[in-house]
Parts: sequence; C-alpha cells; structure tokens
Amino acid sequence: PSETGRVLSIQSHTVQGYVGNKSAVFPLQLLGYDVDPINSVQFSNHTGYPTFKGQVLNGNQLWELIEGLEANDLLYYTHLLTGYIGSVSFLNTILEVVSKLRSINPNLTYVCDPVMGDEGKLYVPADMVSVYREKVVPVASMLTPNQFEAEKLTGARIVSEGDGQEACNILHAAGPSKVVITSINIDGNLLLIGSHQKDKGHSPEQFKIVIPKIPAYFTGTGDLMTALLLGWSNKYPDNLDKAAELAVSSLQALLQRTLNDYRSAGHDPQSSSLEIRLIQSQDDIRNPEVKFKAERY
Ligand code: ATP
Ligand code: PLP
Ligand code: PXL
Repeated sequence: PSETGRVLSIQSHTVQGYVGNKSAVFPLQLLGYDVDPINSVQFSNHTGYPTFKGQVLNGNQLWELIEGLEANDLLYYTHLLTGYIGSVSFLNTILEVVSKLRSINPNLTYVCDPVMGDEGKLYVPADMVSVYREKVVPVASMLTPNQFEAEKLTGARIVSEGDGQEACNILHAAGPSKVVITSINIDGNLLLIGSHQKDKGHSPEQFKIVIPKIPAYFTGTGDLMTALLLGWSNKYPDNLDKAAELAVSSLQALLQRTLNDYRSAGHDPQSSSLEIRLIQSQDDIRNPEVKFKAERY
C-alpha cells in the first residue's frame, strides 16, 4: 500500500458515544493517518437519545480556526473529510475551506459524506439539498451518499442495482471521480455500489458488495464507513473495490461484536439504537479479514 496522509476532519463531537469525529478519528489514526479534528458541534450524546445538550460551532468560528492555522503555515492537508453539517451557512464556509486548502495543496482530496437523511426522511434543513447538489458535489473527490441521499442529489429514484449504477454515472458527471453508495435496501439485503471513473469522459469501473442486513439499528456507522473508505482508498488508489472490501469487512466485524456484547449483557438489540464497539474492534480495523467480496459489473 502507498503512504498515508494528513486529514482535516470537520465533524460532530459527542462526549459520550461514537458518531462524527468520535467515530472517524480513531480508525484513521489506527490506519496511520495524522488527523486534525475540528468539532462542528459538541453535544453530550448523539441526537437519537431522548435529550441532548451542547454547543454548535458557526461558520465564522470555523473560519477563525482556519485563519489561526494559516497564520502559522499549518494548513497543508492531503485530505479534507466532512460528514453531518447542520446549516447552509456552515456548509458555505466548508466550501471556502475547500478552496483555501486547495490553494495550498492543489491535490487535496475532499471526501464528502453528504449527510441529509435516510429512509425517506430529511434530517437537515431542506435548503441544504441544493447547496450540496450545486456547489459541494462539484468540488468533492469522493462522495459517500446512502440511497436516499443519492436520490436527492441526482433527482432520480433508486429501486434497483441498475438505478444505483446510473446514479453513480450522474454523480461522476457532476464532479467526484469516486462514488460509493453505502447502502441500498434490496430484498432484505444492503447493497453497496462503488464506482471509480479513472478518466473523465470514460465509463467508470463499477462493483457491488452484498451485505446481509442485521436486524438492529446502529448509530455512527455511516461516519465510520466514510472514514474507512478514505483510509483504504488512499492506500489503494486504483482499487476502490479492494478498499471497499476492507472497509465493509472491518465494519461488519465491528457490528457483530457490538451485537454480541449487547446480547450477552441481556439487552434486546432491536429495542434501541446501539452504540458501536469502536475501541474493542481495533484489530478488525487495523487488519480486517476480508469476508465480503466485491463483484465487478
Ligand atoms: P450516511 O447517512 O452517513 O451517508 P448511511 O445512511 O449509508 O450513511 P448507514 O446506513 O449507517 O449509513 O450504513 C453505513 C454502512 O454500515 C453500510 O454500508 C453497512 O455496511 C453498515 N450497516 C449499517 N447498518 C447495518 C445493518 N443493520 N446491518 C448490516 N450492515 C449495516
Ligand atoms: N439521525 C439524526 C438526527 C442525525 O443527525 C444523523 C446524522 O447525521 C443520523 C440519524 C444518522 O447518521 P448515520 O446514517 O451516519 O449513522
Ligand atoms: O452519525 C451522524 C451524527 C452526527 N452528528 C450528530 C449526531 C449523529 C447521529 O445521530 O447525532 C450530532
């Protein structure tokens, strides 16, 4: 594998539990990356709990941190990683961060998880959809939407594998050379569809990975998935399928461990959203055993 890098990760921080930066920073560090986290919010816990408390960083405060880094010549990054963003103004500042980082490193890879919602429901303000579509997607290097988000970004329904492949084609035409639709629900399975357009104007290489759906609801898995995809796709820049196999295999081992731990503690894994066993899964992150294979189209 090729060398690692230096990642600026702008995501949520939760005091307790693993979403956002809490879900992304540790695995990237385990894979050998220097990771500089900016916490877009600091909440007591994720928003799926009955209540949460905490603070939200605004766009000006984000820019202040960037200015501080710039003043000391500390703005050289190989990667920018963003996940859940709560407002249009913060998203617009992210766009300024992308330009600024690219003025220092023109080869900066921007990995964007366009978090907007799931299962037919939007959980960000509706006016963010057009900003993602018109301004963010065009500057992203790698995009990791779920089924719902890919539909919002392309305006096309995804009900089949073919629809998923076509959505990737539409997204490539808009900007990113790598697209991974992290989950499409098809007859009880989750389907991951990956697509790498190696040359502009040429057909992308596409593949799928079939993942049996575990009957439980986890939080923070989307954030972990995108971090693992960044980590492995940078090590295998011409093998997105291999990177996805490694990422999925780590994640599935972690989900099984999470499920087993909840069960052996006597909890019903279907009764609430499960906190992932991230730290306990460090060996599965560093050295995943590939049990999930990509199938080329
Ligand atoms: P985001 O909203 O961050 O773009 P997402 O909605 O795709 O991402 P998840 O639905 O959490 O995020 O899925 C990310 C990955 O986690 C999937 O590719 C899948 O491998 C795994 N995963 C999540 N939930 C399950 C589950 N119940 N059973 C099996 N795998 C799961
Ligand atoms: N629910 C709410 C309210 C959220 O804000 C988020 C995150 O961004 C999620 C669920 C799910 O996140 P993910 O699909 O990345 O696990
Ligand atoms: O996993 C995405 C996420 C990010 N940030 C916060 C969240 C969640 C999911 O619940 O609550 C604050």
